[in-house]
Amino acid sequence: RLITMLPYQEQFIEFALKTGVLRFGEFTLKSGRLSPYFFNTGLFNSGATMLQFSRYFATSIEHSDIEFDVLFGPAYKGITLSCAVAMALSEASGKEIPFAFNRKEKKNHGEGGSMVGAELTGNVAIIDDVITAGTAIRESYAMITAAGATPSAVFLALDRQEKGQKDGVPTDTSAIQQVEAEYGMPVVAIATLADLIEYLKKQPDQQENLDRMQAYRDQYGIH
Ligand code: OMP
Repeated sequence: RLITMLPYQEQFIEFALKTGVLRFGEFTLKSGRLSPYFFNTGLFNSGATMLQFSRYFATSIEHSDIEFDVLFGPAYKGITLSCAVAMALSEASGKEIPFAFNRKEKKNHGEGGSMVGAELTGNVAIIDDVITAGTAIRESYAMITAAGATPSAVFLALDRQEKGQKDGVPTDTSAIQQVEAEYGMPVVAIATLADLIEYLKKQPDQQENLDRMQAYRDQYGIH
């Protein structure tokens, strides 16, 4: 399989490592799997790191050539993400990029409803950091459809490219592939597990982490 990591993807991986967002070690995932790496975008928690993160996101979105009318971020992480990435996309393109997000608690007074920001119309792209089971994406799909708009794409920070789980049994495909197949929406990530592995292959002092990552991919990776 030919994999070509682009310069911005390599830079993004280096940036995630430097900020501690991407770590190698031993981590128990939501699925119960023991993973040799973990990706926690909650650590992009300053103005400078969020700005840099959102610029990588914008680059990845522009590179995908996917057009959309509104960027929607599901609460809570999507609230800051949709805003920051809309700003970075505007900065890069000079265009108006409408964004919206939901509140988790319904408001019964004032403007009411659970949506905040731009009106959901036309093609709506969903933005999130990582998908584990795909729950947030399914809920977003329902909210966007209920508003009369069309969910058209998903933008993620990292695609772990690992098998999903159903009743505790590994599935053949990942949660991301299931979302693509079920809803017909393209899913685009800034970086993937394959990119992480390719990155490690270029580092002379990362042989141990590379071995662990490859073993993990052999066991849980999608084909
Ligand atoms: P959703 O539940 O699909 O929104 O995914 C978020 C979950 O993914 C959180 O519970 C995280 O702990 C988890 N997660 C990461 O954030 N980064 C990873 O690298 C791996 C996981 C995971 O547990 O699979």
